Amino acid sequence: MSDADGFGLTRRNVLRTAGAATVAAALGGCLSSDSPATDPTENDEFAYGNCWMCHHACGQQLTVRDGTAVDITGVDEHPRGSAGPGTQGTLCPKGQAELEKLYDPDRITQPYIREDGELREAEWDEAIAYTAERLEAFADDHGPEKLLDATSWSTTNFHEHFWRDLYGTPERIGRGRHVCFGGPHLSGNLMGLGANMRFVDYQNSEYIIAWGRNIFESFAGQWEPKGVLEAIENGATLVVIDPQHTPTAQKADHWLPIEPRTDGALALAMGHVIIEEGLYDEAFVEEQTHGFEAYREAVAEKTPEWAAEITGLEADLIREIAIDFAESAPAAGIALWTGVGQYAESQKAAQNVFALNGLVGNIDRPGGFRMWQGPPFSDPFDVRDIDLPNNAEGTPPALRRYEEYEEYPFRHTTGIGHTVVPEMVENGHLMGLYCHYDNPLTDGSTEAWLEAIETMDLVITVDAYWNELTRNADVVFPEAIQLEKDTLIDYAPAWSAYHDRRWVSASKAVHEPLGNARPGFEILTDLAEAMGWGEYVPWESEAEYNEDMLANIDYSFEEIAEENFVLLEEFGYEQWEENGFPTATGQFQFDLDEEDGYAQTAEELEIDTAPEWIPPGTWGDEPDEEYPLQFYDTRSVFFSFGADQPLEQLQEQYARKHGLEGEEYRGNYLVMNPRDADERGIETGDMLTVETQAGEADEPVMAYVSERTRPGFVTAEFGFGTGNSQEEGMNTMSVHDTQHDPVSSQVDRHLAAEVRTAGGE
Ligand SMILES: Nc1nc2c(c(=O)[nH]1)N[C@H]1C(S)=C(S)[C@@H](COP(=O)(O)OP(=O)(O)OC[C@H]3O[C@@H](n4cnc5c(=O)[nH]c(N)nc54)[C@H](O)[C@@H]3O)O[C@H]1N2
Ligand SMILES: Nc1nc2c(c(=O)[nH]1)N[C@H]1C(S)=C(S)[C@@H](COP(=O)(O)OP(=O)(O)OC[C@H]3O[C@@H](n4cnc5c(=O)[nH]c(N)nc54)[C@H](O)[C@@H]3O)O[C@H]1N2
Ligand code: SF4
Ligand SMILES: [Mo]
Repeated sequence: MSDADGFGLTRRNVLRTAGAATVAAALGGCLSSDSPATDPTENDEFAYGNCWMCHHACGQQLTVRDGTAVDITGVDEHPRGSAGPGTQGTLCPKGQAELEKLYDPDRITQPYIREDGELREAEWDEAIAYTAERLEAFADDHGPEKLLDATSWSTTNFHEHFWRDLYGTPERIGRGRHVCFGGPHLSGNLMGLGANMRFVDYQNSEYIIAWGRNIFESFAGQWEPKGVLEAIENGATLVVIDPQHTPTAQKADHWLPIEPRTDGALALAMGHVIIEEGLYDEAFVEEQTHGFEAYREAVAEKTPEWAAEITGLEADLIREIAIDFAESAPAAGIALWTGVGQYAESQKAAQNVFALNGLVGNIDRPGGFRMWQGPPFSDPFDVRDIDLPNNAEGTPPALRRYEEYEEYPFRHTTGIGHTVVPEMVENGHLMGLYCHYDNPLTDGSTEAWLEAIETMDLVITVDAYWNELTRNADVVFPEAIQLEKDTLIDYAPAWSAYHDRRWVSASKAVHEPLGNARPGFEILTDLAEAMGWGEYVPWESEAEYNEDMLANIDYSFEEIAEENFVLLEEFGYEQWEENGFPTATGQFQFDLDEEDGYAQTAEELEIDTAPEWIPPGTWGDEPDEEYPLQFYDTRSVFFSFGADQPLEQLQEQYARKHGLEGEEYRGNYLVMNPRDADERGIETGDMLTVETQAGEADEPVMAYVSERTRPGFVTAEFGFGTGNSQEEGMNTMSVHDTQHDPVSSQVDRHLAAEVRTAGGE
């Protein structure tokens, strides 16, 4: 990893000067500085990183002085951090805070193992040997299939080979399918759009719908909002469909403050109008799609007036948006992710929205829905001709093996779901957990998960901070953060500011890990060695593994890391002409395939395989007299999931944004509309208790009264309270039960709730 000077630095004589910054200026205070925080000196050295704060890899340039990184900024023209050729690279507030994380004294920097009920520090050799022994005993006692691999945000795919092929467990819980956007993930895949469907070909677009997306907050100042701003400058229309008046809504031509969870109705009505007005792409529908008749039937009665009643939007506005969208197509696109991804009816809602793409024929056409192409990475095991044993073969997941789970229709589609894990532990079907960069206590019912963690025989975590998961584990491995690792970006590498170019980005460690922290890759390869699988693991380092991933690419890891990113070959539009769609019919599917597990799931739930309106409350919570509010947890520009709340710089910025920096409190804020606040006598700064049918929240939360949310909709940032590394504030999932989408297993985060002053009645 290290050069002669002890640091894996990439020397750069010239700092690329800031490029065209017009769009950057419009992005306001969300950008990194152009110049180092302190005056540059002659001995300064520069290194690159790939931001892993939200894992979307924006290029980072670090100024290193006397072995310490003193400044962090963006990399010009980077696919993720800039607006493309000739533009400045920047970082959002979280990205800038990675510098604080690099030296954060609160990080876990030593391995720990549990002895006589207490966690105690251990040396690496001891911790690895102990874990290997425990894993072997676990396999003997329970069978390897009872261990759940919950790895998120690993920098390689090595963990999948380790747990499935070597250790032999079929149980793996993943982000996209289970806690991030399960509904759209499932619909997108089955309809032929793939799971990679969240970003529009912005620069060429004339009409952009941010459908339950808060682009200017979730990727503040980065490639995506820059692309949207460029489109707006070129005259594009931006429509935002969101119950909150977000920073994205502030930039929009139309903000549609939709009644939560009614997106499916709005989409059907838009389809109705587009067909009625004869604005759909007949040639595309005829040649490239399957199930159009079923779709036509599904929308036949779904007028804008019908949808207006349900969504709370004006019928005329629905008609206008539908017509303008279709008339702008194919240069019209929909960006959709968590807003239509995290509720109990989200699979159907997403299916209804995605159908609009097939209808107007915007798929993989300029300005529309882009089918992004990632680099042609290789699997290092194939490159080295390693014959892996495939030890999980023939062991179906427990969800399909045991009748206890017959009530879960999603067992045919996505398999294991986040909300079903605690029950599987109770039934003795899961008894161990390997948790890497993931905290299930913040993703869904905290109480159920805490119990599950206590019941399990073996809990191994790879983490950077103390929280109720790490404190309750049997083994805690301290992981090096991305700036301390050699990293090749292979996570969802496609979409970027370059709409027609593949690209690849990489960086070398800026310096040694803090304390005794180590890269996750090395933890697993050492475990493999200790468990007698050394012959399958010939790589000395993550960089070597990365080199094998690049076997089909003309650049070496070193060469890419030297430049931070390289652009690869171009790819054209209308790739379906040549390749078809990745479905059984080879066509875009309005109606989901009858041959796959979906049909079984649909039959059990008595729903259609075609688009259909499923009203809120069919499966999830519905507000009532006792719990009249709809509570939803949000992300803010300052934190990545539940990961980075301990960083003081971010806590301060977050408090300041709410004008509450004068308070001692550094927890999250419960945002509520003045109407709801007045009814309850609540003012900004009051401490509140949130209650749902699952009970009262773990901790009080501070009120923030604002028009920014619509009446009836109350929100709080997740990642605070019990179970998190920032304990002050409320853990939003402490009021979660086990609500989920029964089709996709996605956790439902819209909860019927009531709010009152803490300590009051
Ligand atoms: N309540 C609620 N939960 C959600 C969501 C939501 O909207 N609301 N969104 C969901 C979505 S979209 C996603 S993608 C997931 C993501 O959620 P997860 O995959 O669970 O990721 P994080 O919450 O970032 O992971 C938190 C854990 O990572 C640890 N950590 C922080 N830094 C590091 C590091 O550098 N290395 C390692 N090894 N560990 C580190 C933290 O201490 C913490 O224990 O969250 C989901 N969970
Ligand atoms: N700052 C920050 N950035 C992040 C992350 C982070 O944690 N922090 N996480 C990253 C990850 S993993 C993800 S998945 C992306 C997510 O990226 P986005 O999907 O852009 O992010 P969100 O902020 O979750 O936006 C969801 C929006 O949906 C709205 N919404 C809620 N309910 C409904 C509904 O029923 N219908 C509609 N139409 N809208 C609704 C919410 O009000 C919210 O504004 O962000 C990524 N970027
Ligand atoms: S959007 Fe922000 S946090 Fe995410 S990778 Fe880019 S700079 Fe980092
Ligand atoms: Mo996500």
